[in-house]
Amino acid sequence: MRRFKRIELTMILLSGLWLMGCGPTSKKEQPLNVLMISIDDLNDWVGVLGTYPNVKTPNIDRLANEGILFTNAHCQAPICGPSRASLLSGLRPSTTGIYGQIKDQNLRKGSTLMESVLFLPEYFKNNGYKTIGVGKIFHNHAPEGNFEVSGGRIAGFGPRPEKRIKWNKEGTSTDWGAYPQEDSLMSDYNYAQWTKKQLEQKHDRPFFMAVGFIRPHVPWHAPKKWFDLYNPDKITLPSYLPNDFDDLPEISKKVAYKAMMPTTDWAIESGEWKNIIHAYLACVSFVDFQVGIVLDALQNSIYKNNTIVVLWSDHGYELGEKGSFGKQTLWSESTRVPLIFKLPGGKEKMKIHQAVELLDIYPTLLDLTGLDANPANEGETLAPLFTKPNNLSAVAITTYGKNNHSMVNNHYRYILYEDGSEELYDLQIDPGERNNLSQSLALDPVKKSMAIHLPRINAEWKTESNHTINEYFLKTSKQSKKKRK
Ligand SMILES: [Ca+2]
Ligand SMILES: [Ca+2]
Repeated sequence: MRRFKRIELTMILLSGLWLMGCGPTSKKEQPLNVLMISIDDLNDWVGVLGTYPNVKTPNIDRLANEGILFTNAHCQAPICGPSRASLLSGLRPSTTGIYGQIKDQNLRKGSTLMESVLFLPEYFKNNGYKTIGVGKIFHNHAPEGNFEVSGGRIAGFGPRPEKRIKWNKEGTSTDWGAYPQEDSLMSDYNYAQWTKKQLEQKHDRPFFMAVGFIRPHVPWHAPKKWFDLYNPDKITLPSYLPNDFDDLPEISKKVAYKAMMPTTDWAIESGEWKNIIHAYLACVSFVDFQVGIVLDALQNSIYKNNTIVVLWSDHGYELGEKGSFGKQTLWSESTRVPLIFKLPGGKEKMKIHQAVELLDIYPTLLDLTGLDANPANEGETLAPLFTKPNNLSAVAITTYGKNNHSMVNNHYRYILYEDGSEELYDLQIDPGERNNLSQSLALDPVKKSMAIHLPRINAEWKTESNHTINEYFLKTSKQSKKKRK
């Protein structure tokens, strides 16, 4: 069985190589296209991952069941801009200094390193691919020149009601409730329809096509029919431990503090916790439906047998488990993401439990399409995992701010902060990361074995990348800005 899979994979790789002029040419061999679907702020609450019991994601589940589901995939930064900059540049945040939000036009500004980077769509473009994109791919849409055919990014995170429905804090779009009336008024609906039209067209070259959906990013607004999928009486709340922070170092609490977001205590007192969960689930099911439109369009197209599909979310999301709502922490709720590949025809079907990184997507896509590896990539191709046993001690790293790293394998999470403070969790007995074991001398060897993987470079904050809603980093980045002056 394994041998058979290896042969199939080799054939796929060879077909790519032939096309790129690296092997014998054959008119019968078709080039492999890439369809990349990204989702904004989708945590691990998708049906196939089994984290949250009642969520309805039939389309993402279908893709996972027809393809390769990574059950232990993690973002490199727990916030949109830096996570996407890392994935699309192939470089860690600690290498580029992009730790905070950054505008697309500033990605390269003032950095010799970033000037030399070929972003993932550019790499395909330089190798003869037609690049096509719509929606939120990078933090905004995409830097100039990445997409030959661009559908742009429509209406930010809107549409917006005249007045906020539930939450009115400045500096965040956070709000929840049924709005607007029709799917067709939602940006993601338009992104899905635009992508469908692209898949219905005849393209003269192999394509790299990307669609970036923005829900379930706040505001948690979606038409009422998506709320109606869930019975409010049956919505379960995630676990919460009011004294969970008692065993945390001070810096960890500062990093987790989000001034603009509801706290779990507030959500409990106001009775809004269930409503927030309900709205998040509605947005997840809404965006799942849009994913289905794109997958169906591919299935009905001439590209169904020669297109690789990859689906990812840029980071996770906390929904009250750790005292608040939001991302921007170094715990599982913020770092774990759905990651699914589907090879042409869906011939490889499996679940891979090894810890992997979104950084690995870039080299994996080059490997699967038979393009030359990009030596600048810091991630590793995941393609060998389709035929080899998993390495359960492999480590995935998430970085937030300079020199704060969270490392996770299939047994432990170890967090090491800039001031030397630590957290350590035994995920096999404590998947909720409640009991900080970092003071246990018996576990020193575990910490040491994970610390080997720490990035060797801890770049200074890139000047243009200092906007975050986290007060701790807002303060420190302002200080470092002053120092620079
Ligand atoms: Ca995001
Ligand atoms: Ca705790």
